[in-house]
Amino acid sequence: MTRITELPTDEVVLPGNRACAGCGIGIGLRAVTKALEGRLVLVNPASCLTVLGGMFPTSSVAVPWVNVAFPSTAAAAAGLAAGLRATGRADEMTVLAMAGDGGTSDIGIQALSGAAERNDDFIYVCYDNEAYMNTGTQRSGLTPRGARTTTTWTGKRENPKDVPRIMEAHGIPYLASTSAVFPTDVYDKVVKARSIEGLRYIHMSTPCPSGWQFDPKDTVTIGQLAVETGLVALYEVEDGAFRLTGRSASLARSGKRKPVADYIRMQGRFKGMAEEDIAAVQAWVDQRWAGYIARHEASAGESTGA
Ligand SMILES: Cc1ncc(C[n+]2csc(CCOP(=O)(O)OP(=O)(O)O)c2C)c(N)n1
Ligand code: SF4
Ligand SMILES: [Mg+2]
Repeated sequence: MTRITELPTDEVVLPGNRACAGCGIGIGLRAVTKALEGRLVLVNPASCLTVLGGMFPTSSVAVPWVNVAFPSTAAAAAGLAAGLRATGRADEMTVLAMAGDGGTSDIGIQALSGAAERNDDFIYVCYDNEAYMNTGTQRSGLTPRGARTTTTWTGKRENPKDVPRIMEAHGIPYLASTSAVFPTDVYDKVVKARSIEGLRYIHMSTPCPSGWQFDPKDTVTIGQLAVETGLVALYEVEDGAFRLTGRSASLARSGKRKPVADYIRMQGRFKGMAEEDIAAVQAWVDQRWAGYIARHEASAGESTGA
């Protein structure tokens, strides 16, 4: 695993941008673009990432950037990848589609599903800030149960969709779940994805101080707690083999996950959440975690022939 001191020092995410202080997207974007050595064309629908990128003619990210209509991110990326191949330039740069949780789990899912079925040749990163943040925090298919948004002002009642599992069902060659506050985990996964042909899907948690209602200085603490509780798991699935990575792999060994209440109580969006709802989230996380452990051990057994 790459150490933080070993990450490339070249930056395409320039100092100063329009995102809120403490936004997790910038941290994740830096790790992703470092892994691609700045040789990418970014395809992006309306979102906080668009805001971070800046308004024409200025930009805070020094790569070619294609703004596309909300539902068409994966279709546009597929077209760009085909165009690069047709002109013999596919080796020059990676096509990186990067969209929010709303743009992925709700509005863009049909184009993404079609691209996955065709195994189109690009990397898709869903950065997950768990709501439609750019338009003022409306609930998405990835907003967690209990979170207050402007459209769930007594707290969302449903658990979020499991988009990585939906993507896995398409049989794509590589998918991963990661968190922006573990930049080396992001970096290693994008480096691996880069070496694989076809559709590669990476789900990246990006804490949002504004929508989740916590102090911007706590972005890394909140992101780490999401992993410590098992609400966010770091893993990858390569040709069907499931593997927990980094901190999630060590939590699987130690069995010392923190209670989800520690995470929930640090954020204003969960204010007033009933104890039985917190218990329901804990039970949901426990069940999902047990599934991860079973798959991790099964894949490890297969690779050792045990
Ligand atoms: C077709 C269409 N519907 C709605 C909008 C308005 N809109 C712009 S950004 C946004 C929120 C996007 O949410 P998400 O994809 O989660 O990204 P985030 O803003 O959270 O980074 C919405 C609804 C739009 N630009 N186009
Ligand atoms: S609203 Fe959240 S995701 Fe959007 S720029 Fe601000 S901190 Fe980042
Ligand atoms: Mg969002």
